[in-house]
Amino acid sequence: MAKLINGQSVPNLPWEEKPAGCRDVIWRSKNNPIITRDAISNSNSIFNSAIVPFNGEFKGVFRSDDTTRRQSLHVGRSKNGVDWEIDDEKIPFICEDEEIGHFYFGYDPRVCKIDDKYYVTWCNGYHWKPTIGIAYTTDFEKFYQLENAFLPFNRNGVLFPRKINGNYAMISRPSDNGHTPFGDIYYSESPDLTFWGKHRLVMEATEGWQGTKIGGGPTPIETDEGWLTIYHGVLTSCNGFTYCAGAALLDKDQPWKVLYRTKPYIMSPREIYELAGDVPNVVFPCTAICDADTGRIAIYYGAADTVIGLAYTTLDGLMDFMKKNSY
Ligand code: BMA
Repeated sequence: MAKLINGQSVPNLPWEEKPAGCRDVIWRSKNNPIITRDAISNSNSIFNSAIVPFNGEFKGVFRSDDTTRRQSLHVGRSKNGVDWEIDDEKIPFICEDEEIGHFYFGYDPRVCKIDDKYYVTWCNGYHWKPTIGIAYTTDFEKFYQLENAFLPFNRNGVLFPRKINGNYAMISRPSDNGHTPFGDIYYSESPDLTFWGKHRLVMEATEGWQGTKIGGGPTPIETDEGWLTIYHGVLTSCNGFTYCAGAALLDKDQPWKVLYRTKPYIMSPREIYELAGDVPNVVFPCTAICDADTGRIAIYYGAADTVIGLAYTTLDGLMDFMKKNSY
């Protein structure tokens, strides 16, 4: 069985046992949606958000669309990972460069701990054009914004939790300005989080649930066999896009090499809060936390672009499913 590398004990990670008779590799919390659309005083919706263990509790960076439908990022805190208090005020990023720091919009954050810093990557408006913003914090109070990683248009920038080949590493999804009808996952490296290069193709959209476009999800989980990566895939139906999730294992030293990739999805919109909302038929995972002691994994995902759901799997269960159900 695969072993976790650089794992962290998270004894208070939310957990619920797999319901008897459940045939899926991922199962949902009975308390879903755990964060509802009105958890901020002027929110229209709260979804696609990132959570990390922090000093025995949890911190998060949340996507909220307000009642003007502007997208912004907010800090939240929780003792148990289930009950959250989220700031009304959006994060006031501190940025040396006024032009980069000018806030147009920010959405779909990921948070990745590298050494003693927590890095936030998100879809950041640069002159209203989406690209990958990067900031870091040590305390979830002050956030220092760096240069955007790439030119527009790009989304779903997901950092790896340690340097690879001596460089910071990120997957991202170059795209266009709208509700992108295409998109593949690429890998890039940077010596300093400012200059990015060594771009490599990781995975392309294929067929079925991942036939239109794909994009990175949570921070990859390091195992002795490679990087366990949950990602989203999109199908175009006669009624529009459907967002599902799949899993892949990327090579440890050359993460653009895909060792396994699930042919079936691991999660698809099924529950009413995933099927109905501002954008129906969306599950969009941005967080997967693995407890080193038990191998339990808690997945936080946006549901129907409206609320946040919590789901569970295990390292062994997901690795086994992936190995048995790959291309
Ligand atoms: C994508 C992003 C996500 C969103 C999804 C479904 O393009 O905008 O934030 O969850 O579409 O609407």
